[in-house]
This record gives sequence, structure tokens and C-alpha cells, in this order.
Amino acid sequence: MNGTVRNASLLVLAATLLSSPRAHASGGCDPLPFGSFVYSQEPAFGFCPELGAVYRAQIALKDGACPAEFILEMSVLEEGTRGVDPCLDLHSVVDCVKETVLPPRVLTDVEVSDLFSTSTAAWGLIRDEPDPNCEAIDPCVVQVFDWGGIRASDGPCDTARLPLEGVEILTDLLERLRRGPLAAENGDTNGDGARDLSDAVYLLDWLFRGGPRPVGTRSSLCPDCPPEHLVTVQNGDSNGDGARDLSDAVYLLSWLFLAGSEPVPACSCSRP
Ligand SMILES: [Ca+2]
Ligand SMILES: [Ca+2]
Repeated sequence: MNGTVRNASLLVLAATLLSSPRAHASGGCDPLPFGSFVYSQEPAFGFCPELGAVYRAQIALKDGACPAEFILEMSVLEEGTRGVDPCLDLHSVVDCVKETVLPPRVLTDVEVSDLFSTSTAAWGLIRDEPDPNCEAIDPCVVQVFDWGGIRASDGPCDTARLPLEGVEILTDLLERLRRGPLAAENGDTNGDGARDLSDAVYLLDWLFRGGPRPVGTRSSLCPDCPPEHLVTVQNGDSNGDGARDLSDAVYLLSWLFLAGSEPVPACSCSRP
């Protein structure tokens, strides 16, 4: 197949992908394991020393989306730097909290899977027993963990409690969601760890239909390269020309299906 015919056929393929319903990317509307996830700790009860940050997160199924889309809304509260006030002081805590509100975004399929398995693990740790220390305010106890409509706790004195181990599981998950998915290779635009047709669809969806932008790439890919020699490209810039456009989707498809060149590395070192 000569180059002209090959590129024309790839453009036809790209146009076909664009004209297909978005459900194409994930294969339809399968039954879902859960519809919402709410996790919240209140800094008014102080910071758990083992955690260092407090998360408020709500993940909810977007109405009518097919395939299902989960929207993450999150804010992270960390101790500020006001003097040496201990933020565990109930009366001063509000003054020394720094809140970062993240813009809402759609979770990737991999993140949803991670959310489900991690929530299940945490759920298994719920202690359904009265708390003998309920008069003490314990910042290491989750305040609200509402998963699929099942409420684990309304407060530190509720009868269902999540021990610190479970809180750590959930905060590790939320920290991963806070950072967002990261790809190890250029072209893994949806960040699921593989480069395949779904990444071309994902890129086209972002370029032309307002879908989510390609995930970033891991910053540790070129650990030994001095910054002045570091050459990086944005994830999805398959041909490495500095722009992300239709030609990159074609380039990726060409590599996947027509033995074209592999997408340029996400980072390389120009050092001789
Ligand atoms: Ca991928
Ligand atoms: Ca490009």
C-alpha cells in the first residue's frame, strides 16, 4: 500500500471513529457496581497526624451518560503555615487550613475500576460496633463514607466506624485521583496502561467532540537526564511536532495497524 492510499484509508478510519457514538469507546452501558461515592472529613475535628491532609470527594454517575461517566469533585485541605498553631486545636483549626478545590473531571475507566476495588477493600473494614471513645473527637476516623447510598458514618460518634487502616486505604485512593491518571508512554492517551484503538478514539474525542483531554505522562520517565537536555512531548503528540491534531491520531493508527512508526517517546535525552 503506497503512502497516499495508506493515509487516505487512515483518514477514513478516523472519520468513522468520529462518527460513531461515544459508547464505542467502552462498549455500551453495562450494569454498574455503584452509583456514587462520597468521602468527607471535616478539619474542624483536627487533622489525623498519620494522614497530613483531609479530603472531601464526591464521585457521582453523570445522568444519562452512555457509557457511564463518573464525575469527580474534590477539595483537599492541608495544614497551613500560620505560625506554630497546632491545627489539632479545635478552636483555631479553621484559621490554619488551606483548601485546594480541584476542577471537576471525568474519571477514566481504570480509575473507576480502582475506585470500586479500593472502596470494597475499605468497606470490608467497617466496624459495626459502638465506639467506646465516642466522646473524644478522633480526626483519624472518617466522618462520612457514603458508598452507593450506604452510609457508613454520620460522625465520630456513629456506631459504624472505619478504622485508620481503612481511612488510609481511602486517602491513598483519593491522592491518586487527585494527581490524575498518568501514562508511561506517549500515545496512551486514556492512561490505561496500553496503547490501542481506544487511545486514538480518546484523542479524536478530545480534539473534535469535547471529550476529556489526554492524561499527562509520568514525570519520572527520564530520571537521569539534566533538565537542559530533556526533550518532552505532550501525550498524544504522536509525531512529536509540538501540536496535537488529527495527524497524531492518524500517526497512532498507522503504527497500530499499518506498521507505521511508533509514537515518539514521551521524553528523551538529547545529551550526547
Ligand atoms: Ca490506552
Ligand atoms: Ca503532533
